[in-house]
Amino acid sequence: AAESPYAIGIELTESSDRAAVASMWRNQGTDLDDNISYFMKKKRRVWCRLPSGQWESGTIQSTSGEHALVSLSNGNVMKISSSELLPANPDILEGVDDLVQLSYLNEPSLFHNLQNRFSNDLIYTKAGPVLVAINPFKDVQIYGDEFVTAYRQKRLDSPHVYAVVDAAYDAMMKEEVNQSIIISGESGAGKTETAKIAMHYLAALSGGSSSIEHKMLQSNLILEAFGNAKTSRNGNSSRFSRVVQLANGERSYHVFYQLCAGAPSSLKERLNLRMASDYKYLSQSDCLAIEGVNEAQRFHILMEALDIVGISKEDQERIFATLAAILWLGNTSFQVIDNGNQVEVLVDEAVTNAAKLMGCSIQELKLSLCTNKNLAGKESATKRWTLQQAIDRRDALAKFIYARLFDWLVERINNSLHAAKCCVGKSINILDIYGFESFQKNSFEQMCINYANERLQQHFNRHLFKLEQEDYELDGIDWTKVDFEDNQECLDLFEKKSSGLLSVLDAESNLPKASDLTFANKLKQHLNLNSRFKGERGRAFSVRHYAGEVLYDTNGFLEKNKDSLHADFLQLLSACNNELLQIASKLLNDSEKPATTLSEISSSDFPRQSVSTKFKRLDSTKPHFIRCIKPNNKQLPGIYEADLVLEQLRCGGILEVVRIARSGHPIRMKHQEFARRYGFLLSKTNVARDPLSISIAILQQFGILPEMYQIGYTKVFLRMGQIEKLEHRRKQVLEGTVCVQKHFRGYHA
Ligand code: AD9
Ligand code: MG
Repeated sequence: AAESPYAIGIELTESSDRAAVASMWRNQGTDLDDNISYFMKKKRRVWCRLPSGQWESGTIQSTSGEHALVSLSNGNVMKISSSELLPANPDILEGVDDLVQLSYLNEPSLFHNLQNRFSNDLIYTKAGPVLVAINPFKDVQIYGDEFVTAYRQKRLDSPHVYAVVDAAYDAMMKEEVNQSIIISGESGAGKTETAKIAMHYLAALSGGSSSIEHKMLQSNLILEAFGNAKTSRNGNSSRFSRVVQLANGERSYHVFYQLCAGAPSSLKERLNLRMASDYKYLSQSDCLAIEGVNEAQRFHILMEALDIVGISKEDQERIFATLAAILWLGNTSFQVIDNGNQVEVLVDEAVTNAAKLMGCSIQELKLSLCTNKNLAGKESATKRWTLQQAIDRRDALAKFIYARLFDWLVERINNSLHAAKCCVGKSINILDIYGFESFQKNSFEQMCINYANERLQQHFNRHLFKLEQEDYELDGIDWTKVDFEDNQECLDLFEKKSSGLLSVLDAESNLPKASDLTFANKLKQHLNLNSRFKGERGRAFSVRHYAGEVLYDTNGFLEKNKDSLHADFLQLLSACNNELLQIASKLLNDSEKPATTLSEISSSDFPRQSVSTKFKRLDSTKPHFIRCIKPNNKQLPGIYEADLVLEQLRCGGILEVVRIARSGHPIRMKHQEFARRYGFLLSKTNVARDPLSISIAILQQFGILPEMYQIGYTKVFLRMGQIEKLEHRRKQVLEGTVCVQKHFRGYHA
């Protein structure tokens, strides 16, 4: 089982191991045949895996040996191996709004439930404490003022982003604890839209059409212009490090195109600005325009937003100058001299403009691009780069400047919004973080992302554990331990001092003769005892993450890790006359200390803030989780692609979440509700009247074992698989299959 990618968090559905399959049938003992004959007798629905790999529901007609004859819902009758059958949930659980309520947790059931809801435009579903959001790729009309009001007044409680934010807000006000809303998912899954929906609700909470809402929306607009770009997966993708290299059909950050198209002529003149097509960084991908977008108009909207957020005209000019400097830097070229031994910057308008806009001398810029100035202090002679190295450095500098500019903007916007912070002085942080990734080939970027997600998962597990406890205590129930798989060993794999993956990487990055291969070999030496690690052939290794095993290729790891260590660029920028660059280079210094090693660098927006700082801050907040899911790659409404969704459910650890949430007493019903639904099943000798006594009487009459339930002050807590007995009985009685006790008392159904 440990070999199976589904072993982690997901009950084995891929395996043909009969014992494993049998365990999923749960309430009828562990023998698979007994379970199957029980389902056959009761005519209960099962899931059948067809030879195509798809799941179809049906009922079992007969069994022989290890096979069953199943009548499928599509009308066919098929002979299917009993290990390809899984229990389906009773009809009452069709499309439940919390996956925790499912009696049988298996992939087809989860998947089917979400699909059922999605096809009814119910894009939000809870998975215990996590909100699952499936991108509708269309306007589902559930965000208007009437919805805001309904959630605020608690008149609506169906799963929604608004409900999550509302809970966060109430908790902040009541408990005076900072809150965070953590939104994850893959590219195009809807994270940024969800963050905007959350902000809209927050803004509405803080007084409707006040200036805060306005400011917040304008801030968003600015951040999108500077932080988003068109990719093949999402026309408005939140990206980092995209300044210098683009794939065909993709674009750099929106703001560059807006600036080139919309700058007034006087500004154009001051910045020596040309058209977008004149800049190599923009023209390289053969994609300058987005259909239906008027860039010039967008630029004017952007300038207005900058005004509203309170960024002065001078600062705006500095922002635009910095952007233009980056574009001119991209046009800077080099020549090889001294019989190919030296590389020099070609002094033309490109480098002249870049230096002027940055506020440094051409000479300083030239030196920074072509020599290893920083090492010069330590070594006797200044080392010169090769042509390719010089080009790489130029691009690294451009990226570095853009990253600093972005940080500076975020800081300014935060300050501006801070002035209007809420009365208790507490905050709600909204995090838009890239989700777990696993491709055929995985590199440094995937490792950073997956490491951050691993941290998040631990944060999540521990939080969930606490939540369970609180709910029990509130209802006066003895706290019973809930087991969950801890991922500490995987975090150790990354974080352990000196022998952890990140330390080894940093050490290797500083060795002059190291290569990706020597790095891979060191890992195999140091980490082979960690059960989450596996050395693979050549430069590869794999890690068993909480969401599955990922194979990494160390090709490029050392270079990319070093890319973040630009102390020399910092020196250059802090000496520039462009005040923005000066301040921005100090920003980095201020956040404790410069991020000099990967282990200190955040992975969601590397290479800037340190993971440790970020998570420390996060740890002190109360988290709320939203997991976005992309139903298809075409970015179209109404299409629900099975494989794609399943993959995301696995990577998002959704099944694991549901499993954890169910491992205690996941079915929780108010006594009134419980009594109302099942009270009429009581035999006449039961004369209980109050909901609590009725609840107890029901549990006793149906022989539900004491370890299977807990009675709280307000709720009945049931373990998994218990409610079906009651439901089944209820259905029989309502359908008239079984005689109703004649003089029942208590509550009606
Ligand atoms: V990326 O990792 O930044 O590339 P995101 O942020 O996950 O990605 P984004 O929020 O940008 O994705 O959503 C992609 C597109 O899906 C949007 O441009 C919308 O067209 C669409 N979308 C997402 N959420 C909703 C929604 N709740 N309602 C309608 C939506 N459309
Ligand atoms: Mg985004």
